[in-house]
Amino acid sequence: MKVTLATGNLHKVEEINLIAKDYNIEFILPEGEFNPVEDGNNFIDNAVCKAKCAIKEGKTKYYLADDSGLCIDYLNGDPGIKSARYETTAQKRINKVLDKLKGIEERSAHFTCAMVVLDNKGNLVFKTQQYCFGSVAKEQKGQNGFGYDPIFFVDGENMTMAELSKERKAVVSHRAKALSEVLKWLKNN
Ligand code: ITT
Repeated sequence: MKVTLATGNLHKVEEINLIAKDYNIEFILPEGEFNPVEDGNNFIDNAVCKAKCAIKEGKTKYYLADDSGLCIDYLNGDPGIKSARYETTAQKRINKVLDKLKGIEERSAHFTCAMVVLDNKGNLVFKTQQYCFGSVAKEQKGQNGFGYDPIFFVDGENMTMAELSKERKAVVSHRAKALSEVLKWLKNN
C-alpha cells in the first residue's frame, strides 16, 4: 500500500519509515511544490492543512500529515504549534528556549505529535494526538534526531532525545506513539 506523507521535513520521513518498517506501507512524498499554509490554531488543524496541500497533485488513496512541537509548561505551552518558526535555525531555537528557562527549576515539557489521515477527496478519516513527556535539560546534549531533541530530557530514559539511538526514539517518541495508532487504523482500511 502507498500512502502520501505530506511533509517537507526529511527527518520525519526517516523516523516514520523506521517506525513503520514492519508494515507493508510505502510512504511517498508529495510531488511538485509543497508549501502548505499552516494557519490553524492547533496541531490537528495544521496537520489537516498539510494533508490538503498534498492532495492536489496526489495519486494515493490516503494522505498522512504530522504536525508536532515542543510544549513547555513554564512557557504556557510555547513554542507549541510555533515550534518550527520560533527562530530561524534549529540552534537558535534551542538557544532561545535555554535562555527563557535560565535559572528556572520548573522545566517540565512534552513533545506533541498530531497525525491525520485524509482520503483523496479531502475527508478527515482518522486523527490522533500523542505525547512524549520529559523536561528541558539545562544544556544541550547528544547528536541524534533533530530540532529540540538535544534539550529534551526524556522521562524514564535518563538521557536527552538526541542521545537515544534512532531505534529507541522510534519506540518512545510522540511520533512513534501517534504513528502506531495510524498504522493500526490503516491495517483495517
Ligand atoms: P512539515 O510541516 O513539512 O511536516 P516542519 O518541520 O515544519 O515539517 P512542524 O510544522 O510539525 O514540521 O514543526 C515541527 C517542529 O517541532 C520541528 O521543526 C521541530 O523544531 C520540532 N519537533 C517536532 N518533532 C520533533 C522531534 O521529534 N524532535 C525534535 N524536535 C521536534
